[in-house]
Amino acid sequence: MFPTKIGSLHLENFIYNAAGVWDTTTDQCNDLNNQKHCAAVITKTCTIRPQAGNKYPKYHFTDQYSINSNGLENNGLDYYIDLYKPNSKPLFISIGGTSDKERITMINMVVERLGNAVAIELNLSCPNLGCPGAAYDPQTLQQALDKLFSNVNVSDITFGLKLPPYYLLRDFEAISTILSHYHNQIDFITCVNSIPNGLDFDVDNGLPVISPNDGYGGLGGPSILPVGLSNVRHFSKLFKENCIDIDIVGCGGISSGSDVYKYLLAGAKAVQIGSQLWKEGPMVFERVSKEFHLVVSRKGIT
Ligand code: RRO
Repeated sequence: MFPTKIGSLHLENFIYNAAGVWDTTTDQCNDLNNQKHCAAVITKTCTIRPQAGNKYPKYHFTDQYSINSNGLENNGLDYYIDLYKPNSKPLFISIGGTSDKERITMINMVVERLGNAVAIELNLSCPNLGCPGAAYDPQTLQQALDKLFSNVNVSDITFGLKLPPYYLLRDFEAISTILSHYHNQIDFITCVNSIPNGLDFDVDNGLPVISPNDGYGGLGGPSILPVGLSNVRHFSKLFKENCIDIDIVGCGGISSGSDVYKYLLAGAKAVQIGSQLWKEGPMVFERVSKEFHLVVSRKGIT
């Protein structure tokens, strides 16, 4: 086990699920909680009230990539708050919400009911909603965070943001400057959410492989690994250069222990597994952890 710390939260190991995968129901979250090699449980991104999400088929996998347009299917915030049990693994509640008001209400509910017994990952980057998440452009992110931090106090709780992938140096610089204004409230960022607006066709029937949103959906899986690594490394470098004390959780394309090691090289303090967990189930944590141990022991790292 390789312990780590995200904000003020101690994790006995540093590999856990990505929000949205194997975490919609209590049974699924219990599966993760019972899996020794899964360091924490993060819930499906939720809204105040339950949502049915999009129609099936809304997930598709190949060996190279996954595409999804789940559409924020979730059981509502109360359901995920009720998952908290003392002495279980650390619990991250992934907060969605589609407006400033909803986000503020939800965060205040978590803080009032559970205080710092749980962590919050605020998802500002869902690729599958009618309007893009607030973190897709710097100006909208600035406005959303100004509003948020004038109305919530998260300084006692481990609090982070799930960000979309960025591609241009100017975006990494602009986003990191905005985050630096809130380094007292933001303990971590998770990079990256799925890549928006992927599309693939089924050659047999000539239709897109998923049915919602005219076939467009968020891309995950092995082919997005280089995008995730580049986002972690860009932010890690900028945070170091500018003395910004925000931890980075790497997410995107992990399917082996070597991939995990690459995220650590890029600057992540913990990592999340999404598509490969979908494909393989919770045993993925044991396999990937063992592979990671082989990589580091080959290198003589303890
Ligand atoms: O529910 C989804 O469609 C979804 C979300 Br909220 C997200 O953040 N990322 C994603 O790929 N799908």
